[in-house]
Amino acid sequence: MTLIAHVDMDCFFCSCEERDDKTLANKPFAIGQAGTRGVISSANYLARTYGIHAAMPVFKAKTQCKELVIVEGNFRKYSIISRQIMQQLALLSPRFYQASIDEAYVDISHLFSRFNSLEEIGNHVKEVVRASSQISCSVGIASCALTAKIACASNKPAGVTVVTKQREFLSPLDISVMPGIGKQLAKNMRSKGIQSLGDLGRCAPIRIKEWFGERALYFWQIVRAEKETDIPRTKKPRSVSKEQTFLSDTKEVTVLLAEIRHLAKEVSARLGKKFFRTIAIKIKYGDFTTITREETVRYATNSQDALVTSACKLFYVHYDRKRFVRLVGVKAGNIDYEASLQTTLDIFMKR
Ligand code: TTP
Ligand code: MG
Ligand code: MG
Repeated sequence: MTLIAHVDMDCFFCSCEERDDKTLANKPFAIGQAGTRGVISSANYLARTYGIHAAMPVFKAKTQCKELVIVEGNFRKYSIISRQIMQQLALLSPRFYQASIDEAYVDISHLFSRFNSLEEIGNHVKEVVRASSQISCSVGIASCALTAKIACASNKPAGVTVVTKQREFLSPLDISVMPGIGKQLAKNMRSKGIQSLGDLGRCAPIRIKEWFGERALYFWQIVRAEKETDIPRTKKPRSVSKEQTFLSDTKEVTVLLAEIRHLAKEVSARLGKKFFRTIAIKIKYGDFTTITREETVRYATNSQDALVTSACKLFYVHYDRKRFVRLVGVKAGNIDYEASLQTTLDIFMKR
């Protein structure tokens, strides 16, 4: 049997700030823009007792909790911490999927024999996160990825929730905890007397189809434990691109070409070992009209030189010198994973 852990950081942005500023501990605080026009992106658990939550306007939050401290977000910091955490979690299993900046799914089946219980595995995962970043997280464990996610969310902060009986676990929960049952669908369900996931599971499938459409049968099957979802597969990007807007519009060809060259090098760095077949450039003129031009090479390559040269050439040929440019961009497209793998194997075999 497959065992999946869903891991989600507790009030992630707030935890990052509190880690580096202990004076925030025991205060209700939230991340948001300093002015009154912004919205909250994360509220710590103390602030939540005042009803403060993500997406709430800062001014409203302030009226609801006078002593609420607003901390300006530092997104660079959060993404660095996220990367540290995800790198460590990814080491637990090759079957790993990062679902957002602060959450991931990990296949933990192979840990079963090394621990005495699933709770212990959950605590181990929490420890891995804490050791990597001193951030607290919650963990849900189930054989169904979706159920693991619901389990994780059901017991926060710092919870470990193990589900062995999917239907028994889900039945008492409100329908709104199911990812995919949005406000409108929940409203429709409630109008038919369905409040809990258990109510949903007890419905006749023909009614579900008739009332909420074919797609709602998916939730019905999950609730009845007739379906289990797997860890999502990592989407492989088809292209890598980078663009830059100039501080002021320019028609200096040397400046423009230097920027194209710079962008091409950055794209190449981000591609790493991936091979590509198409090189494209984008030019947005001062009046916002935009052109893109591309070239496809016969053999997949991952040469930085080829990317830089092609991008510069495309720009040189297609740029209308009479016009000011607002933005330029470079893209490597048609990423060829088979070619990338083949070449890696070739290098390996030659050793
Ligand atoms: P979440 O995991 O949804 O929330 P959270 O980590 O703050 O709190 P919880 O303990 O309930 O998991 O989102 C992760 C981060 O993403 C959150 O810290 C800030 C950011 N975020 C936004 O910027 N805007 C939003 O509306 C939400 C929901 C999150
Ligand atoms: Mg979170
Ligand atoms: Mg999250």
